[in-house]
Amino acid sequence: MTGSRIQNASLRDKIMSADDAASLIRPSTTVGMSGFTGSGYPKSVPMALARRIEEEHAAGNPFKVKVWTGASTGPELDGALAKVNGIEFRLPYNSDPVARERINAGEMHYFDMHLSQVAPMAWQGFLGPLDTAIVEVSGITPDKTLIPSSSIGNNKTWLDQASQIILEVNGWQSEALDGMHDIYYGTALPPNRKPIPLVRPDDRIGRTHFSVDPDKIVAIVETDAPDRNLPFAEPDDVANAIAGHLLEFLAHEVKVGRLPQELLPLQSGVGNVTNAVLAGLMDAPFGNMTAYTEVIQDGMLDLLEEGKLRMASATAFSLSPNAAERFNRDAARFTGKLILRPQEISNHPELVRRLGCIAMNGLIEADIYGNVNSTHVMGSRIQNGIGGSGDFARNAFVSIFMTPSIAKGGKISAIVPQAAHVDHTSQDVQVIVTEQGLADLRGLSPKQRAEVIIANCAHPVYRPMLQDYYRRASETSFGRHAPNILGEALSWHQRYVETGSMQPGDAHAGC
Ligand code: 0RQ
Repeated sequence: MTGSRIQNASLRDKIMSADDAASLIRPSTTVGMSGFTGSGYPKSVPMALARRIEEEHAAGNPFKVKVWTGASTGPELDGALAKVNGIEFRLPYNSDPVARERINAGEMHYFDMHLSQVAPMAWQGFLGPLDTAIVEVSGITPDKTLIPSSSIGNNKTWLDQASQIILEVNGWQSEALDGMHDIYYGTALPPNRKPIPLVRPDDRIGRTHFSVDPDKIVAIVETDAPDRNLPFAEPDDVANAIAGHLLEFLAHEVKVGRLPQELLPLQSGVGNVTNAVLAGLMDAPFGNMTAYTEVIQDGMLDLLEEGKLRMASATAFSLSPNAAERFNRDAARFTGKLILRPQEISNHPELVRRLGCIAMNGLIEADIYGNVNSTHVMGSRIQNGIGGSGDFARNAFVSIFMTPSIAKGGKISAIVPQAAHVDHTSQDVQVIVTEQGLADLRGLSPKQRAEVIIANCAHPVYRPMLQDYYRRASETSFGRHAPNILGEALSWHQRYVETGSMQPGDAHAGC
């Protein structure tokens, strides 16, 4: 069935097995793979590579590769390679649990970076040479251009820069994807960079297919395998309460004239809370909305189907298995409503600022001044990575961060005296929402921010502890602009590491 997806006869000569394709990858080289969330990643060659690495390790031969992607991928890529300890270095994002364990055990180097910056840095020469690109596509045209699959990510850059290219042609991907992509070929290095000619979320500024040097294609592998994203949990009371506060805020902004009735282009992170917000938008009094975001998740498909969302621009789908099947059954009905772009463009600071995106992202912890940690649990253990949250937060029209006020059954407060790691400085954080309430931090000084964050966002168990800390800091701090007690600021984290709880007297909770 997939044979017909390769419409160029001479390229059909390059079809081979995944094992043969994997044998073309040498140890210690850099492999740029497709994939952004569990979408559009190669599903067959990485597993064949993992098998080969395992055999080499069993024979006593060292074999690891450096892996670059768009963002997170699926278990057949990160999971399979991490399991056999085959990844020497990884960028720019990971959410695979096996790889996470390797990273946190200190066995794997991981460069967690802003997703919009990956392609520019590769072109600037900051990341070193790229040896092999392994890219999933949904077809090859008679004139040897490539029809992208369910994510674009950094594929254009990998195809342009790699010395050799391995393609996976996946017959599972809907043929109706053809035409939904917009691949911009106008980027350049300074001093020759030009403004990106995109002024509306639905503007098309590029091509629908990848151009590629056919001589660099060394292997084509046919696959027929689904994308794999985890299903979302049904929104619980906490997620619904967060969504409620946020939607009330947006409605208020419309009422006072700071946002138009159709809002501004939405950016939504992934996760159960952001999905609850999207579900809440279904009944909210906004219509004709747009999204200029990173991934299209289930809630956005629903909004598109209902006509609440006019169109969405992203770099990838991130659909649960049910939603992916639903999309694939009749993808053509979304033609004209969905555009997938390179992540360099979907997350571009220039465009996020111009369009005035409403950025909505999750956080791990925020401190009383509104500095946000999105990545490092207890300041040292990576959860996922900054992803696109920084690209959007710094440049958004309004930058919103959301979280339940407690984690791990109350053993951890998401609002702390000082964040143990900072991804988003207080200047990039305008609104914080928990199930307790919403803190609108726009235009506030650090002390004003502390008061509203503690009062509106902290959990009742931790609120008095934060009030006590802030009062004492205000009396004794070296400076009174953003008062702190240096020796105590991270003591909540230390207590958790030592006792399993941030609450004094709540020891032996087991972390
Ligand atoms: O851990 O799975 O072991 O229980 O973190 O937390 O509450 O399920 O929330 O799925 O929305 O993720 C910030 C991680 C939130 C995410 C983060 C633990 C918690 C749980 C997940 P368990 P929840 P979410 C563009 C936007 C950065 C990238 C980004 C993220 C796990 O939103 O990765 O924004 N953001 N991309 O128990 C210790 C705390 C904790 C904590 C939560 N304070 N201390 N553990 N957890 N808070 C999209 C893309 O880039 C693709």
